[in-house]
Amino acid sequence: MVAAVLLAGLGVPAVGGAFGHPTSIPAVGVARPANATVLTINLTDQPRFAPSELNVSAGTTATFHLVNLGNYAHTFTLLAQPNVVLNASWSPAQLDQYVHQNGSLANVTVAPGAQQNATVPFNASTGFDTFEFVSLVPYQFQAGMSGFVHITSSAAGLIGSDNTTDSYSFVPDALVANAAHYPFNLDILVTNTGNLGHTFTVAPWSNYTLSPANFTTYFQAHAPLVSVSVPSGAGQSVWANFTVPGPGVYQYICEVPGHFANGMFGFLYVNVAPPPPAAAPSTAIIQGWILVGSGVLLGVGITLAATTAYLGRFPRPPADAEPPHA
Ligand SMILES: [Cu+2]
Repeated sequence: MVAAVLLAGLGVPAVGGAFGHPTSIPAVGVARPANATVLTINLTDQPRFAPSELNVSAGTTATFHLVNLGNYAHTFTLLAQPNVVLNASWSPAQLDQYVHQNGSLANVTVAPGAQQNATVPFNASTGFDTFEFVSLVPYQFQAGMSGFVHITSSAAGLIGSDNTTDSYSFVPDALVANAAHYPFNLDILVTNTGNLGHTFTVAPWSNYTLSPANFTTYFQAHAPLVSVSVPSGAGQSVWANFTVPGPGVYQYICEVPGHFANGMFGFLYVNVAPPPPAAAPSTAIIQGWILVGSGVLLGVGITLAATTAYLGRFPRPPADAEPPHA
């Protein structure tokens, strides 16, 4: 019934490189950056950073080459706290207080006409983070002197595969992804083993169970993490490339009318233990017949109890209240 496939580099095709994600074991958490890059930022009296948006690959030591083109001093102050956007209406004192309390990765004053370097290592675990930089000279940030360093990452990606069938099922119907950092990229190669076309559509909320009656409305209000069409015809395949925001259990379904209602769904377990491995599909069918015909047998009773306990866990009944977000 449930066959879990571990995505972390096991049993997956060696095709990731062409899609921007390496097939090697993710290098998440590497403490020592391996690469170096130099990025020039001009500081102007407008006052602006130019450019104000920069990309740095995770696992890189970035040297920011700061060139003050103006007649006023500016600072390049790179915030230590990722993924924050400071409020431009803050006073200079409030901005100073924030930096004092939360720290900075770099805090360099560049005199008029001067040049200076600031070197900052971004280890692999910063992948997908964004760090804001500002000038702390009073009223420069407030006048628009800020920018962002975006940490790109391919190393944090995981890769895996799934299949669709004409019997309205995903095989496997349980995928396991264990990541060391969130969010992370996940690429699933979905291959059609039958003739019918399908979709591979992943719910955006973790720990939320869709129902055939509500999924259309739900996806209109909450865009799926990904929804790709699996072309009809055996052997056809499509990549589902998406970003997983956090841990939890994400349901994936086929949106073709009637398919989900016929059982075409599965669950993606992100840093959550999947259900225990079940018997092979043929065995599961046999058990079903035994249950009908010989329900009094002790061994079957145990099987029934186990099955009931299992079904009580997944899938969960549809929840009325909004589930907790990941
Ligand atoms: Cu389908």
